[in-house]
Amino acid sequence: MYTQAMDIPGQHQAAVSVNLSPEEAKFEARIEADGRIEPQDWMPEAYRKTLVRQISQHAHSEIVGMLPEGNWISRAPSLKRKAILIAKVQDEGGHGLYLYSAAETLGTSRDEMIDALHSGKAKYSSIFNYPTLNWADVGVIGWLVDGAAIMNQIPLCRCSYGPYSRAMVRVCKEESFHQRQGYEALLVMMRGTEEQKQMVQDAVNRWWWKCLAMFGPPDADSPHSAQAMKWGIKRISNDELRQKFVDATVPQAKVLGVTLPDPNLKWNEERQHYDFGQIDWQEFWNTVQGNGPCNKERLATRVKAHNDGRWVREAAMAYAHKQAQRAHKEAA
Ligand code: BYC
Repeated sequence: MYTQAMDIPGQHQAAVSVNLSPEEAKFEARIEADGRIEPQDWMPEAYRKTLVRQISQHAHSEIVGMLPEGNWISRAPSLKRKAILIAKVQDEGGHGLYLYSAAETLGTSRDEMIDALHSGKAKYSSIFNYPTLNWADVGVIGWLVDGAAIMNQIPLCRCSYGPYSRAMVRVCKEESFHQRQGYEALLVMMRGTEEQKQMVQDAVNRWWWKCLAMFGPPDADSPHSAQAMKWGIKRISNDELRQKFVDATVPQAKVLGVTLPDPNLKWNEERQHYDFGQIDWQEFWNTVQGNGPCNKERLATRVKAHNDGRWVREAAMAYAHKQAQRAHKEAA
């Protein structure tokens, strides 16, 4: 249901080849031919900067995304749910690592990226600044947040930067399991007591609009989209992905038996898509700018985890140094 066509007609504009240096021409030709740019290849500084920004923000989202769900590991309702949740949260940590590694191939160190996150300079996904109030929220994060993440990330498997596109293939496979486990957990609750059903509906009401905002501002207000699309970094626009997500999710909500909290949500025969209501963009920007309900708490938890783990990093470095010295002595 989240698969998307691999070819998008007219995706690449013909390269404007006037006054290009040989290396620029080679880069443009590779983009035009839908090839991949690799770390050792020449690339325009703005392309490199855009990728570092997007990939590092993506990596930060993965590791901050561990926090709202991580809070529920000790409170999961059964051993089975606990084991699934531990595996999921661990996967998110792994996604962060693939992505930091992909960004490092562009010449920015992991320390620089982590500093930018911890100092509040770098962004991460708005969605992780909202609280997880009860167990149904964990299911809804899997179903809707991971569902939105997959919709956004499948086109990134075809991103023009090789290391990012390859990382995304594995990330998407794992996200697909995350989405299903969330949906299945909610299905079980919807077959339960009246109270459980209400918990699910309440969680859906709280998360629905935030998930629609996750795809980023409308195309007309998205400063980076046009250039990122030309470079083959983004393949499908924020608005198109949002629409695809709504269209895929409405039938799932029906099967689940929940109502999506939007009186304007209805099938448009002419467009062959669902129409939906207005997103509160002021609330979105307020959250992105650091003033959402959990921004301060999330950042403080991240900084504390990083500081508490300092001794592990130092011990690992000391061990690696000792091993290297031993290998050097043996070779001498
Ligand atoms: N939250 O010109 P635009 C996950 C910012 S991980 C915060 O459209 P772009 C998961 C944007 O950064 C989910 N900020 O930008 C993990 C830009 O600000 P700057 C993360 C947002 O880059 C664990 C400004 O708004 N996924 O799902 O072309 C558990 C203008 O936007 C947001 C990714 O990161 C937002 N929602 O498009 C479960 C995917 N949206 O940088 C799940 C990779 C926009 O100028 N990233 N902004 O200061 C992307 O695909 C793109 O970067 C975006 C934004 C679609 C997010």
